[in-house]
Amino acid sequence: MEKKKKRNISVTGDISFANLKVSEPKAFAAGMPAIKVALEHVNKESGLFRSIKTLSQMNQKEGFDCPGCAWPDPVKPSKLGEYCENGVKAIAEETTFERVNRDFFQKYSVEELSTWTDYQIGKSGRITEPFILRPGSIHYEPISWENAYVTIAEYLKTLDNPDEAVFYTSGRSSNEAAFLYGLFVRAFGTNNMPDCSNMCHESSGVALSETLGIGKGSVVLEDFDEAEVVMVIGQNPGTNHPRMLSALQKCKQNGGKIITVNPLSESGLNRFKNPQKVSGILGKGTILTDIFLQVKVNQDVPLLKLIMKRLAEKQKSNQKIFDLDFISTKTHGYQELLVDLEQQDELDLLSRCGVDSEEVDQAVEVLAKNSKIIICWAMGLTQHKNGVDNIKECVNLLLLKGSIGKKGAGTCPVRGHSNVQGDRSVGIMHHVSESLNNALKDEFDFEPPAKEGLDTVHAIQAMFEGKAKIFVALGGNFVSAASDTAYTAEALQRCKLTVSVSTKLNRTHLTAGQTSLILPTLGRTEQDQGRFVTVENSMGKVHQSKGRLKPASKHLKSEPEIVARIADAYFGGKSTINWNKFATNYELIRDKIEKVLTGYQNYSNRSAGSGFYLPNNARVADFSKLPGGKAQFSVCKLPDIELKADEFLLMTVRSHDQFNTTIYGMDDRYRGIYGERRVVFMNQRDMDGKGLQPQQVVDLVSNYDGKERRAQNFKVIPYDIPSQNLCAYFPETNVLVPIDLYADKSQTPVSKSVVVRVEVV
Ligand SMILES: Nc1nc2c(c(=O)[nH]1)N[C@H]1C(S)=C(S)[C@@H](COP(=O)(O)OP(=O)(O)OC[C@H]3O[C@@H](n4cnc5c(=O)[nH]c(N)nc54)[C@H](O)[C@@H]3O)O[C@H]1N2
Ligand SMILES: Nc1nc2c(c(=O)[nH]1)N[C@H]1C(S)=C(S)[C@@H](COP(=O)(O)OP(=O)(O)OC[C@H]3O[C@@H](n4cnc5c(=O)[nH]c(N)nc54)[C@H](O)[C@@H]3O)O[C@H]1N2
Ligand SMILES: [Mo]
Repeated sequence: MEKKKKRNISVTGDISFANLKVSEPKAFAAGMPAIKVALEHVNKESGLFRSIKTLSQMNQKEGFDCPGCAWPDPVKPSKLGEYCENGVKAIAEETTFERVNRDFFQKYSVEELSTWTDYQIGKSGRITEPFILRPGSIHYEPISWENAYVTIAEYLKTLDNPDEAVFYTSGRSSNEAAFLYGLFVRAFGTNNMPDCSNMCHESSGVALSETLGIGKGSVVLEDFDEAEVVMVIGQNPGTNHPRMLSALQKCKQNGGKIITVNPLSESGLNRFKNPQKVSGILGKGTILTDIFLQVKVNQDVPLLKLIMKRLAEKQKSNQKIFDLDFISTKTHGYQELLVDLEQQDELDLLSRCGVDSEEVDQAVEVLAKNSKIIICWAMGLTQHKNGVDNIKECVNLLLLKGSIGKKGAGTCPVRGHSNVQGDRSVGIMHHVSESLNNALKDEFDFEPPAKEGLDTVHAIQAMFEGKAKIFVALGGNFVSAASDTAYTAEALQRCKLTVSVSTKLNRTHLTAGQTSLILPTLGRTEQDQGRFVTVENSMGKVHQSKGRLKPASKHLKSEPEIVARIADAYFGGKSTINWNKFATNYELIRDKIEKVLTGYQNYSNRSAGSGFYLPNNARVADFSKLPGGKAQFSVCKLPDIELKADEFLLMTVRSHDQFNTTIYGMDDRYRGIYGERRVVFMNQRDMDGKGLQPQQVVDLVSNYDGKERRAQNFKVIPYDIPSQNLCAYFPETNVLVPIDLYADKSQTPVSKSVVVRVEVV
């Protein structure tokens, strides 16, 4: 294909300031303001009447699964509706009246659109029909579905090797779509299946598989009713999993204690007013956190070691602190762990984690007395160089207390995307699973590839280096979600073809390959010819989801259909699989899942109602598949980031008004920020040291490996955050995260520990 002039695409969009207003962080989460804000969002996007109809069906047995987070629904959903402020915003975003249609693309070129903010791009609305951006062109044009499928098939056939294509998945796809996609990609001949998990809970998956023999959490929702202690580490549920606050509230009401470990005192974990109860709207609410340990960024390992060291000392005089019976029958490596704890220097651990000794003692007291402990965590633990060790240290604590495999206790990695866990379960992964390959071979009569595929980071590098030439995305917004935005944008633009199956316009459509296709798909809320799909929540329960609303455009296709038609166009009848049958009949897909994977017997029937749990060995304390048939204690190293005097450790987090790269609004209400996202939270002493005034404008600069990466234009906000730590929002700060800086073993970008300097502009 002839080489055309490169498009002039802005990677960051407009970085000028909006209209910042700052107030004190909020004293409580949810309550009346949450209802008010939620209604404002639906009203603005899609009109009140339609939305109330939509909301009443959310997370109900006959309705659709919330496209927000993966927190499970109670067996008896609230009659008021099972939703939260941010779930409502997710729906408002999907049911918007705005449209990205032919006129839109005629009016705006990709060059112009790329200068918009992510907020503006997202707000342009739902994509109405397939579009193509041809080599050298800067305007997307309509293309028929048929021609789109054929174009993809033809490009795929030009490759010398199947490993020159990359197939990304974001965690909103249903089990049916994901299974079919994985099947097609393997039949095509590669395991290049990076997914959003690589940037998310991969560290949890690796740590939990190695220690407990399953890469998923062990608790179920009802365990929160019985737990004596819940630790919430590196997670901001008030914003990202608001319905979890009800579970924490119930735990408190039953006498449980909550220990929070976080560099920030997040409002959602302080006081909660349950918006689904009258008392929650009118009353004072419930204080959730009993003990707050304000750890420094990435110093959780020292803190956990300190807690365990003090517990081990108590154990010497009182043999009942640890569950010795469980330890001796179920675990391996206890003595090695004790030796490691013995060798640690108390003062060193204290100064590293930055927590008061007395506060650590309060946590130790509570943990010593109780044995039904749940540890919840999210991105605050996974997105560090030592992300895997962070989680192994949590597992150590649970194993010491015998808090695995019994009621009211266990591991709770709180998942992000609503079906990210399900996608993995049905085969989306770059790793090779011999058992899955064998089952696929038996069922479909082809030889699945046995070579490990590329994960997110390595797929980007392969595209940058020209080793991968085609990028296909089932959902997501790859360029904004991944690290090192400028590098990733260049990598995508070097591709011959990029394809996005999407609901809404995003930056990845603009940092397009020479040819680019946008294939518009149905959202969760929309009718799919009466068909339902299935999803798996954060606790391993699989259930149905059925959209009810009229689709945003009559030209939209479902994800399973799009995948099946691409596969059919590529194989052109020369396949052992009849792809077109799957396009319209999801029962057939579920039949195949049932045959190929374990735990899905009688799949369709059992997924009705509140659904069914997949098998989980950790839940029943069965560690027979692990070395010696035992759960494994781990000896973890201390984190080794050393900051120079003028350096800071930056964590990149979500505001209250975003879902990953989708920006719902410009506020971060709980942290007291309104109208602006280009802010950086900083300790007052650090500001004084640098002579910075509130709202002074700075650049954040990373000098990793001799290369300068710069995020421009941030207003400094004095905030209660440990010294030498900073906090700012993603995706604006992803330009700072070096592509080759990722967690050991899980290869998750280090989005929560970016070393930066602060430069006054
Ligand atoms: N409304 C909404 N819901 C969402 C999402 C969203 O964007 N919006 N995203 C979804 C997805 S995909 C995911 S993965 C989850 C993410 O859910 P979270 O992990 O809660 O999201 P983050 O905003 O990244 O917050 C990380 C928290 O970890 C803390 N933290 C950062 N570094 C450290 C550290 O070193 N140690 C400790 N102990 N804490 C630290 C931060 O202060 C912050 O409170 O939410 C899901 N749900
Ligand atoms: N710096 C930094 N970077 C991060 C993180 C961080 O904490 N800090 N978090 C990381 C995490 S945890 C994650 S999970 C990733 C998220 O990475 P992604 O999953 O790639 O990103 P999203 O922003 O969730 O994707 C949003 C897009 O998905 C499309 N979409 C929405 N609904 C549907 C649907 O039903 N079907 C289809 N086909 N498309 C749909 C829309 O077009 C929308 O623009 O980002 C990661 N990046
Ligand atoms: Mo995530």
